[in-house]
Amino acid sequence: MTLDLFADLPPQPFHEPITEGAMLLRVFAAQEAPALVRAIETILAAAPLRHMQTPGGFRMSVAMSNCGRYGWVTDRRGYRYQAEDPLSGQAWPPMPALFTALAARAAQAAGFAGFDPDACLINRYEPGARMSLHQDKDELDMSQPIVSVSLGLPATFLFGGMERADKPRRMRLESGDVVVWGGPARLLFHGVDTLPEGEHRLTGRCRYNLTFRRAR
Ligand code: MD3
Ligand code: FE
Repeated sequence: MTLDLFADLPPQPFHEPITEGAMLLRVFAAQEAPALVRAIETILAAAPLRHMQTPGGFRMSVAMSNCGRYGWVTDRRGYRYQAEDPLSGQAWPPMPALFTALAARAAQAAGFAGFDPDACLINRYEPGARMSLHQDKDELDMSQPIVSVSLGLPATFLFGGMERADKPRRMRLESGDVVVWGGPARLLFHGVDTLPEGEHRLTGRCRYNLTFRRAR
């Protein structure tokens, strides 16, 4: 038996380039994860999770809400950002300072200085939920990166190339992992494989993903 002198220390963040423009910051948000989940729960009390409809009329298996100046929404009329929650007609809850600071710090660590997100999409995956391959292209300024924070149950993230048909690579994302996508990676096709059954001490039977974007 080897004595593990590091057993009581938190895991150390590990910065791993995924592809040109994309950086995986493993456990970057692990320490803040409980506070992030509490903040998500507060936001969801004001702007509840809902299963939105795609323009084609399909119900998304991922439940969503938003905070910040703009929220991403989809319905029969299309995909867009808007300042009001369609459920309430009111502004989305403000982005907590904890969120803005984390997003900026992660972007900075990946080489994108001055990231100032105005939109945070909250995705909730329950076992069975998935997100099919797509590009994020509803934002105005594609020179701004996207920062993604995973919380709760682990998921298999899929990322492909610039064409939908490009064979995707698979990557396991765990609670506290942060990924920054910018530059040549900004328009890569990506998605999330069907979430397996599980239980996580922070979130119970689900995974949350926070996606920070500059919409306008
Ligand atoms: C790669 N969400 O909401 S975030 C989405 O885990 C979305 O909930 C996924 O894709 C999730 O649009 C993945 C990671 C992500 C976000 C944007 C990207 C990866 C990306 C943009 C370009 C390439
Ligand atoms: Fe996306």
